[in-house]
Amino acid sequence: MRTIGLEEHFVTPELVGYGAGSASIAQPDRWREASRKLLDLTGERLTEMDAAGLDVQVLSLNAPGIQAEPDAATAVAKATQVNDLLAGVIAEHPDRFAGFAALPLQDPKAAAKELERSVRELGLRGALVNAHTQGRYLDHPELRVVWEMAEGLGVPLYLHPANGVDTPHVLEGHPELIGPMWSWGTETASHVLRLVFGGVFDDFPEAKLLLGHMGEALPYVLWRLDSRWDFHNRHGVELAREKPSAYLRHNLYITTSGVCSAAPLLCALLALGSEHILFGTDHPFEDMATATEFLRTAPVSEADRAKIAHLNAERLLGL
Ligand code: GRE
Ligand code: ZN
Repeated sequence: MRTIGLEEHFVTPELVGYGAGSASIAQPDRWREASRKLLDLTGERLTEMDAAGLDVQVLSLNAPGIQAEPDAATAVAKATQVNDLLAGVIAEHPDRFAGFAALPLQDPKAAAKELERSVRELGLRGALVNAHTQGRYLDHPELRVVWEMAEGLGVPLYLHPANGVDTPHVLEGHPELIGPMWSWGTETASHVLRLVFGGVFDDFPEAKLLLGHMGEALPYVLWRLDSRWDFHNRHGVELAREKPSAYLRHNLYITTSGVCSAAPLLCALLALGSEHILFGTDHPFEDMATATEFLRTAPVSEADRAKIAHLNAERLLGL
């Protein structure tokens, strides 16, 4: 079955330094191995894809990418360069790779323009954003120009985790909980709720948000969000769609990246529906063949498997 992965990372020698903050999360030998695989774009990567039966990787720059750059002008220059490089790799292997742009969100107007250039001129399929940019989340009023562009172009923004601005008090003294095992998921789910309650999807009702890691646990909590929103002091916040779950069912698309387990997949299918679930591996942080084997053997109908493996991606990304 044609299989398309949507969370497939790479890095370039020039940009590898931005990942320093993530390096301490991993065991040193595991990080070295992941770094080697991130730097390889068309060698061992293609061999591994062939062996795993992964037809297409939609490539994205590894977290936190150029969002870690404090200087806006430098971020704009580096985003342009890496998006050009990505388009070049895709042009060499158009049947194996597609890509998500990196955006210089430090300069919102330039980021919107770079998204437009990336989609219209380079043929990229949207953009991947790594958590906050210098402390600013995607519900920030100045970043509405990026949502407006994404909605207008009909492309998704993929929200990927990265380290938070600070350490939440509850995690103080527990550095082992900082990273993809725990804090990245709770931080990213909170970021999504900022978008919902911050009115992003009321301003841009057809904006599409992609989320990895089986939806960062959000599919599990829809009923409770709605029930407690009914009860809560709303502090002046109004939702045009009334229920928080309505946004997560309409605007949100999730990928299976980094989660090879039937229980959360079945929960996500029931909560969001099979049109909103797509495949991803989280290469190189999870094993590609384990992910494709999970997709092939998961206890879902063949119709749903085909949607997850490729049909939804073909529709959402125009592949
Ligand atoms: C990920 O993208 O999932 C990831 C990183 C860095 C370290 C571990 C990890 O970007 O899972
Ligand atoms: Zn990832």
